[in-house]
Amino acid sequence: MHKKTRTALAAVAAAALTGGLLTLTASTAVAADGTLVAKADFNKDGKGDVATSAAWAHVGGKEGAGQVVALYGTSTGVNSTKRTVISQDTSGVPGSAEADDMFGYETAYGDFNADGYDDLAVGAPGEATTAGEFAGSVTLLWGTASGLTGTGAVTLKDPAAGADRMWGYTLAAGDFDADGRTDLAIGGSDTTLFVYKGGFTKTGGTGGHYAVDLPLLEGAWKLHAGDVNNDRATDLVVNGDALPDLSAPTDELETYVPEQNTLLFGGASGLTADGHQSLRPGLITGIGDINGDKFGDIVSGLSLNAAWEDGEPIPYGAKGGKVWISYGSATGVGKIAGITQDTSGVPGASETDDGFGASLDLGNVNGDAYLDLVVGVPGESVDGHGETGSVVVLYGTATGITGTGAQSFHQGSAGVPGDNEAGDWLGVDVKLDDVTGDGKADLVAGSDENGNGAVLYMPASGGKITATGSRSISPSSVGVSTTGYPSFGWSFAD
Ligand SMILES: [Ca+2]
Ligand SMILES: [Ca+2]
Ligand SMILES: [Ca+2]
Ligand SMILES: [Ca+2]
Repeated sequence: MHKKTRTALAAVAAAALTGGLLTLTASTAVAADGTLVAKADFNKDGKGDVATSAAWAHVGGKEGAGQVVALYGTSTGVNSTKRTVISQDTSGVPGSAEADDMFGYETAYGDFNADGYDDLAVGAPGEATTAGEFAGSVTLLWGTASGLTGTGAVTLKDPAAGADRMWGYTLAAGDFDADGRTDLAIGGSDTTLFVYKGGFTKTGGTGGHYAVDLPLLEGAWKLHAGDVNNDRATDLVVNGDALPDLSAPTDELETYVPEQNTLLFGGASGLTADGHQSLRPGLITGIGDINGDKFGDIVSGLSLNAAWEDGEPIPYGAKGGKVWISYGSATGVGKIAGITQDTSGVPGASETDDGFGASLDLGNVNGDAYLDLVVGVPGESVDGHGETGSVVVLYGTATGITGTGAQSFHQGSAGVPGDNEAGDWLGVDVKLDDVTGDGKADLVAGSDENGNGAVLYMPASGGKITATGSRSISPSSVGVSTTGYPSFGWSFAD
């Protein structure tokens, strides 16, 4: 299924447009509010901001050039007016908007230059450079008192630049060496991951870089950073086909496990593949302390079904999708649990191709000691509208995520803007972050509304997510062209 070649980007785009949910999930991203990964605040006003993208947007008539969109928090949440839209045609941004650059396909935030304003790393894996077609590029956009700006943006060089490297296909920010400075892990189409160390400056300086040879067969599909073992060095979950464990029984070696996850540990000398641990599968991961024991818990969405269409079982899969939770411990992975729409208390029911877990994020909705979880279900059908999508909010406790008090919303829910239409894919990406400044995480959810995309905002109030005060933000309302299929809101920065 997943084949990341120079044609993959076009294939992903084409398949996504024709409704292939499996392929669709490959383009989504997830964020988590781990102990060392806070909400984004680009303008340092204390209210969380949301960075999303329209990676397939036409810019200056160039299809798939791509844009990033920062939506700034206000006391009433994110809206269409307080925002910044940046492309490679924006003043100060290196390069120029060209067809298939896919600027914004992948993004990661952190205060890279340690000035108190969060910054945004932006991957453009389709960028052609002097190294060749699809060499890729990574740009740092700086945060300022007026938000993200193109002014002074710098690029980070690929130490192994070449055609089809797709540098910037995956990004994850964290303090992997626990020196107090934010580092940036950057992947491409092959197994060489580079970590640029903190010490970034507005003139393009960095703290140096090192390579990590990923224990995978090809480049990672997704990276997600968070501190699992509570040693203050950020760890990294790498999604992709793992190298086979040759000590395993032959029949296990012959079974293909899709969407495998591998945990790499950070430490004083940085990120290493030594001592890596195998995790439950699932393309989209979040890391944060759900049960209040100080260890980061790993939540991964395996949005496939229990079996492939030919009947072959999918290891660890469940009909309609399943979210696996690996609770963190001092040694990495501890207790493992799973949750589906058939779990007691979870609204809805597990149906084939629901895509439960195609996106997810952790955040604290009710302000207690436990992180809560939002799960996107973009393939959910409601009232006969196929793949209109829904989002499910699950609450954390001292014993982890349970179905108790769970909530579900779709565009037919009372007070939620819009209507359920076939193929809306609400929940194609989701994020829980405090964007009002009250300390409670609000919900934002992307969709493919009208084939263009949209961002739904729903605030936290009274310990729950509520439709009261919710709003939908369209691409045209923020200045993103609806020519073609911009895919606005399909990916939130993490
Ligand atoms: Ca802010
Ligand atoms: Ca900064
Ligand atoms: Ca560091
Ligand atoms: Ca924990």
